[in-house]
Formats: sequence, structure tokens, C-alpha cells
Amino acid sequence: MTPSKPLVDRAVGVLRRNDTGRFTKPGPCVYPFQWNWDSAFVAIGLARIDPERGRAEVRSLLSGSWMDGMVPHMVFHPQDVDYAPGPELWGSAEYAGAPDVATSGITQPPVLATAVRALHEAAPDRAFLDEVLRAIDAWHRWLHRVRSLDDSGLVAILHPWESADNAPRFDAALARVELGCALSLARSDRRHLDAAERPTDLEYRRYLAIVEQLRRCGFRPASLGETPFAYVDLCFNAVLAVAESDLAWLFGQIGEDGKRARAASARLHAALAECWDDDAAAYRQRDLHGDEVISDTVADLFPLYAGVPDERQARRLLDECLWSPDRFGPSPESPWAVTTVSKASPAFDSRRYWRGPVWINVNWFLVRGLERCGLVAEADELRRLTLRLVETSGFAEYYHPSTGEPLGSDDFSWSAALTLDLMS
Ligand code: 9WN
Repeated sequence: MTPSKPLVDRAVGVLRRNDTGRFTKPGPCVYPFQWNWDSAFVAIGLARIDPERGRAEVRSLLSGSWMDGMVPHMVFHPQDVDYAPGPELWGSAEYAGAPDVATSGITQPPVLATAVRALHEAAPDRAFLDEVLRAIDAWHRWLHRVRSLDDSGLVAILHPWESADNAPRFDAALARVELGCALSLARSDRRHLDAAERPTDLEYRRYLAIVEQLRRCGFRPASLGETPFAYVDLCFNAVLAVAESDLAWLFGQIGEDGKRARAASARLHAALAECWDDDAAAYRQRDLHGDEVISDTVADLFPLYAGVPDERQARRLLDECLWSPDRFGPSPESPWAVTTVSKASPAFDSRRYWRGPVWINVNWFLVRGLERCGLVAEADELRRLTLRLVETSGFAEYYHPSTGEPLGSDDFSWSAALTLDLMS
């Protein structure tokens, strides 16, 4: 593909403007702190234009690592900015093993190893790997130690903020979370964005109630069964499967065998394969307190990213779900894909955040997955559609699937960064 110069320049411009010098803000006003997978996506984009700056992004994220290995979902580098709920929600300084900088007490999908691999492939730097691989390995080990459910290798998320906030797949589990929270419901997002594009106040009250309960056990529940919310998210687990395999590859680059990471990836791969539902041509999700279900959200397709489906399954997943005009794919009335919720689902909402709109990171994962499963022409088609969307509507946080209208934050860093990767 011949890169269109202005789009590259515009993407680079977004990353430069959101660069605070220490880390890249996900969005100029709405998201002024450092988020975990946002920085990983940014580093993947920076690998294409400025690997040294990409390495700095990784370092600043890892400066928020906890002693036990957790890399938190947010790092609150000191700044005078308008953001709520901020560091006081988490009170990380009260907990043993927290870093000097204030952070959240939960994590996010571990894209970081994949980002470090992208940086190394773009510009090999052995010293950088020596510097960061142990910390990433410690994070992955932490996930298996603290978040494992059973011998399957699958891990649980303990908060919707660890994946796709208000995605309908979390509705039933979230509805079981008791309210009665003492924390104040301050929301800076509402000062910048239309309420119809964001989670509701009721969802926020439940998000805060989970944090309040997690704080009581220092964010480390003795048993996952006792936590207010625990969900086996296929997006998170597919990301981890790929990250473990990338970590093993990176260890190989420094002459170590990466055996643990390779075995973990293989175990996750096998466990994800077990979630296949042949009637639905998709994968089943599991709430720890409920039954396995087809959630009708794009996460049901995420094992594709890790190359889990065999040839027949990948073809069916594509034809019956991902590219189906009635489900997640483009149709004459709704030409922008991939929707984050099936259009056939009663929960589908074309404007509200993770409940329907198109997200660039989701498309990026699916492009990689299609490639991994040998569906190269289909990956190219999705890549082209995604680039047409950013060309038409700019680097929004997410997009209306019928009109392509930009929604959420404008000048969104990961939309710009992943555009750079998709164009290369
Ligand atoms: C809460 C920063 C983050 C992303 C998440 C996205 C959103 C925060 C919010 O923004 O989450 O952590 O305010 O809703 O859901 O994926 O990392 O871009």
C-alpha cells in the first residue's frame, strides 16, 4: 500500500501534540494521564517513525510497576490537570509494594510485549530489552499467579476498566455488584463529552463500588470467587496469548529461551480453542458467577487475534460474524465496520462507547488476526476500510458505524498510532 502523505503527517501531528515529554496522553482533554494499553499502542505507532521515543513510552509506563509485578491501568504522573476520578480514588500510596508515582490498583490488556517486539523489529536495541523484559515477564507472571481461575491458563479481569468498560458482555456481572458506595461520583468526562456517548451514572456507581471493595483487600483478593466482579474476557486473554508468544521471541533475542512465556502462550491458545461454539461460529465468554455465553460483542471473535481458529473455523467466524452485514460487518446502511457489538443484539447502540461504535484498536487486532489465520485478502480489505474511516473522519476515539461520525475524544493517540502501523 502506498502511504498517503497527509494522513501520515496528521497522525504524527496527533502523537506530537499529545506528547507530554514523559508519556503520550490518550486524548488531549478527556484523558490527560498515562494509560497502559494506550501507551503500548502508541509505542507500536512510534516504532514506525521514532523508535527511541517509543522506548521512552515503555519506560514511563513501567515506572508505574508495583513490586509484585502488576503494571497498572493508569499512571498519574504529577500534573495539574482536570480529571476525575483521579489518584484519590485508588490511594495507591497506602498500599505496600506500590511505586512512588500514584497509580490505579488494577491493570489492562497486556499489549506491552507486542509493542516492545514492534520496537525491536524496527530498530534492534539489546540494552533496551535487558532493561525492560524482566518487568514485563514479572507482569505476565503476576497475571497467572493472581488472576488464574484454574489450570486452563485463562485469567480473569476484576473490573470492566480492565477491558472494554461498558461493553454489554459485562452487564449481567455488573448488575450483581452492590451499590452503596461511599466514593464520590465525580466525572470529568461529562465536561467534555455528550452523555449519550459514555457509560451511564449507574454503571459508574458500580465501577466505583468495585474499586471500593478491591481497596479493602489491597487490590489482591484472596479468592477470585469472592470479588464483586470477575470475568473471563476473551479480548484480555487473546491479547495475553499473543503477548506471551512475543515475550518468548524477545527472550530469544537476548539469548534466553523464554520457555515459561512460550508454554503460557500455548496453554492459553489451547484454552481459547476450547471456548469455540460451533453453532455460533464464535467463542463463548464466561462470567465467574454465571454461565458461559455468546456475548454478541466483538470479544467473542478475539481468539482470532491469537490465531486460534483452524481454517474452517476462521472462515465461518468471518462469514457468519465478523464480516456479516447483519452482525459486525459492513452493510449498505452501516458501511463502517467492525462494530463492537453485533447489530442484531438488543444491546447494540451506535453511539455509546463500547456498545456498538467502531474502534481503531479493535480493527487493528482483527487485521492481525486475519493475517495470522491466513486470510490475507480479507485482512487487506479491513485495513483499507479502517484507513478510509480515519481519512474521512479523523483520529477519533470511536466512530458511528452508519455515518462514520467521530465520537468521544478527538485527536485520539491510539487511532493515530495504529494508523501509522496499518499504513506500513
Ligand atoms: C477508564 C484511555 C482509556 C482506555 C480505555 C477506555 C477508556 C477510561 C474511561 O479510556 O477508559 O479507564 O474514562 O472510560 O475504555 O480502553 O484505555 O484511552
